Amino acid sequence: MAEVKEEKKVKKAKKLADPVAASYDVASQEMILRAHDLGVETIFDRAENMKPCNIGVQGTCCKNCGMGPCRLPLPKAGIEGEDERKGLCGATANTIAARNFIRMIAGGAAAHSDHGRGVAEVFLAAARKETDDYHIKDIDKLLAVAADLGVDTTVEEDGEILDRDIDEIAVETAEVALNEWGKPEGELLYVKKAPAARYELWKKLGVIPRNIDREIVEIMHRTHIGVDQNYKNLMKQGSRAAIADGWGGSMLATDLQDILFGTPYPVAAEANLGVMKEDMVNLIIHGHEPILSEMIVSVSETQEMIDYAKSKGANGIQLSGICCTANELLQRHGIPLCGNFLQQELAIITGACDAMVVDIQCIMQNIANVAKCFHTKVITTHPIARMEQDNVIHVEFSEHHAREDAEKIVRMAIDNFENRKAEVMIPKHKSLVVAGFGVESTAYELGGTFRKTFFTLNSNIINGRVRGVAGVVGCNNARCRHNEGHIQVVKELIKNDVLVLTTGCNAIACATEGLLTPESAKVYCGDGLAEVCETVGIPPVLHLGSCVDNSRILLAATEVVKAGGLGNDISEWPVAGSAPEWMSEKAISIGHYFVVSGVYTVFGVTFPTSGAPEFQKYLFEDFEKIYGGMWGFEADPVKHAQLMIAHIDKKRKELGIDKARERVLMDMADRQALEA
Ligand code: SF4
Ligand code: MSK
Repeated sequence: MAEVKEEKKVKKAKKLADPVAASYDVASQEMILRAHDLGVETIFDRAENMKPCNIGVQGTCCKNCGMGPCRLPLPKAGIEGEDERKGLCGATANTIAARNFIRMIAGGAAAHSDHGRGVAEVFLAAARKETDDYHIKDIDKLLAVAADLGVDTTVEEDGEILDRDIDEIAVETAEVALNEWGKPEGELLYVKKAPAARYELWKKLGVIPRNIDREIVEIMHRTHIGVDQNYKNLMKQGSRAAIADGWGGSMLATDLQDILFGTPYPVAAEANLGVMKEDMVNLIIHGHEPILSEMIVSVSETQEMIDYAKSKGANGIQLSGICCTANELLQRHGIPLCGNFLQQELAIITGACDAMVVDIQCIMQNIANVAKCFHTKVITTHPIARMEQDNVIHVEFSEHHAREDAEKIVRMAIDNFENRKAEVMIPKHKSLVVAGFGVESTAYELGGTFRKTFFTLNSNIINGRVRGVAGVVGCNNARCRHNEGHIQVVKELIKNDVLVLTTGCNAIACATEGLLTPESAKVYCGDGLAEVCETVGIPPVLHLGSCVDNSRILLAATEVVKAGGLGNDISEWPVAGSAPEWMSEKAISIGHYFVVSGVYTVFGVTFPTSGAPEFQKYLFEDFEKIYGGMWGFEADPVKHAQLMIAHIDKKRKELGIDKARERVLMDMADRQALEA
């Protein structure tokens, strides 16, 4: 008997991922294969051997008290009539799924907003001149943010209006901004940046955030055993916290980063694992905060460090990024993108990564195990994000000795160059990218220096050349083929004349496919969108930055409303959102702030409320009547894009501009009549 058991154990050897089935990206396939050759396990293999919990996937497992977990799977035949499922305390499937859903919003909003708070603290230190390493870089943006936060930018002296001292404005702006996280009364100041109609709707619904932290804390309170047991009331708080993220913590993070590090303008670079260089020190920066990585860019460009690298036998230093730190550095400095979330282990498997420096969010603990098989140094830098493995080095970064910390890290990477032990194998694949389309630069691209405007976009939506706009964002998910959903959804959209705004790991996926170049317009787009992109000289997929920069999409949507001709609110014009390969709680928070801002938002892979059909119907259908935006789900990428296009067409019809689209191939006289 014992022998039979032993034999079964042997037979149950771990499965290895099929590289082609695991990733759409050829560079990644090559590295997965290499991992197998070297006996290095990656997330792709683990996904083969560990399947997700069926009840957790449905969102109906509750472990909010010590009597659980209470598991309420959907009966196989579906729910007919009364739903008898209950947890020990009587919590229904709706209550459990809603509590779990808004706890995901809390997790995501906390991650974005705590990042934002860190930026605000560095901004305050810079404004007060408590650090020599950070300075105000974008004064125009500072003045704009000061005005939004109610900080005076002028002063009256002897009846004369004078410009106020910039340092004074900076300190007061930083103090007011930081106060947004925990002020005791009032409402979040940035919600007034939304279209007036949206603000009034939120006010009527009672979902205006009071401060950022309070909305997150209240979710944890309400979802404790025996508190809020009404899914509609739970979602009211979920909505308020999501607004506090999108129009609060994330938006402030983006704005303050722009003030400190510069507002993005179009910049060219390259993307994919092929950006690493065998003869150079490869320093990869991974995570989300530009505070440290900006300093690493500055230090690694000094002649002293380049000479030091040469003294160790390298030809220089090649910086590249993974996840959203990559997007931050790309949009401000043109630093190449090494890869997205599912490529972090693969970058080490090249054997050429001399150091991977990580800060917060989306860092897999397994990179430390992979690094043990190579010479790579994994360096954690943030006090809240450490790893237990003994090969991980911690260099605790602080804005008060930022340059010193960055120098230490860059030197570590250089010193490690000569320790490479495995044969280096860097995939050749890489693509050209044009990034850096913030709200300001997009207005400039569309209207020029003197007429910065979104109206060019509006008029092309009205005349039908551009069918609508989609925000496509979010992660990779090892439960689906890496990058395939991202790329297919975006290609289907642009083929149908939908302009795409992208951030996060979707942006990196699109970059590796060559979709972030103006030249891609004539290859992949419908005639109307191709014509507009070629005329303006922009890619059909505009890179707007990192996860917190999804707030730029909200502001771009607001600019379209302000430019006129497409209704009075975000919910009225032809726009849709998508996260084809989402996996993080941040994605749920982002999705929900898109929805309550009036955007129909479709997620792929799986949806975490499927075990509670009544609650899911509330999110997917009833929300549209309340907020003008609602959730949707579709795992198939082409059908996913078609759902978005159908919504865009519905909005065009409601606006009465559907006829223009039907006549897109009309003659010049017809066009002129339409434009008049
Ligand atoms: Fe079960 Fe209720 Fe406790 Fe959740 S809160 S684990 S449903 S008893
Ligand atoms: S990095 S949150 S996997 S987008 Fe922002 Fe990518 Fe999602 Fe992380």
